Amino acid sequence: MRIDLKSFTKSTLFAIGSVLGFSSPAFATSGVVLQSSDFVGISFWLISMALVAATAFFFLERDRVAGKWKTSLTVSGLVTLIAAVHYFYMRDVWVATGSTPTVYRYIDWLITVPLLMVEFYLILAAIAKVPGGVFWRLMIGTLVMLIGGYVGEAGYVAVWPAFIVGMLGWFYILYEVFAGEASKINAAQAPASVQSAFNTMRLIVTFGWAIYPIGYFAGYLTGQGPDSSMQALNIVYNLADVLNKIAFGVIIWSVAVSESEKK
Ligand SMILES: *C/C=C(C)/C=C/C=C(C)/C=C/C1=C(C)CCCC1(C)C
Repeated sequence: MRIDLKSFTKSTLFAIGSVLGFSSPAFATSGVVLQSSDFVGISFWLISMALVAATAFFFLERDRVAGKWKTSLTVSGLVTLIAAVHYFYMRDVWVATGSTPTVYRYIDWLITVPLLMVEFYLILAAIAKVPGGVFWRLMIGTLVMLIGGYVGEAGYVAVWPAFIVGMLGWFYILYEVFAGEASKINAAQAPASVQSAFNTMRLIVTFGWAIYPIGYFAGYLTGQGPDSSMQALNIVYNLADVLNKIAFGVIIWSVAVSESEKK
């Protein structure tokens, strides 16, 4: 295996530098410290570190895979990088105030969720000719889902109609990956390893992603208000992100490596 020292240094410095660069100012200004009994704060910290490590890993592993798989790994690394920086900020807000508005998460979701959707397009594009319509349908579904949820949580639209619109966006994505054109290209043209990755990815988008609308439902539609479930909700969202961002990236990494090493 050839080790490309130049790109090794470049990508590592980039990953670590950007994470530290964004996190340290916020860290220095927060006056309160993390308590050892603060499980939510600790989970923010733990997962932000896992996200940093995942970022370095995906960027470094680009060197190991064939050219057509590199973009997929770049995108996985960007997802974990954006989330890591975001987690630093949410941790600080949590430690300082004992709460962190769910609306903050939408800033992260608005960038990372479309990138996760692009991954479906990219892994198919690495092995087949994929029409642009697949990309756009996944993108539109994502935006409808997130904007629907956001206007509900931020209070611009009543919580129920906003929830229903968001759910329709999600169902549209599920339709595309289980029965639409993306699923047909996968079934007809993808090699076994890509089909198996595609299959696991769509299960994550079904079950892993279901955690977020359940959180919305528990927070807004049970009549209790999100404040009463703030602790539990944050732990659940944090664990969900490990599955939906890190594990999702690892699946893509694994198929990229096995396809690249195929003779
Ligand atoms: C890394 C972050 C991820 C994968 C976030 C995903 C978020 C969702 C799948 C949110 C879904 C929602 C609905 C399906 C209905 C409306 C409310 C939302 C936005 C929470």
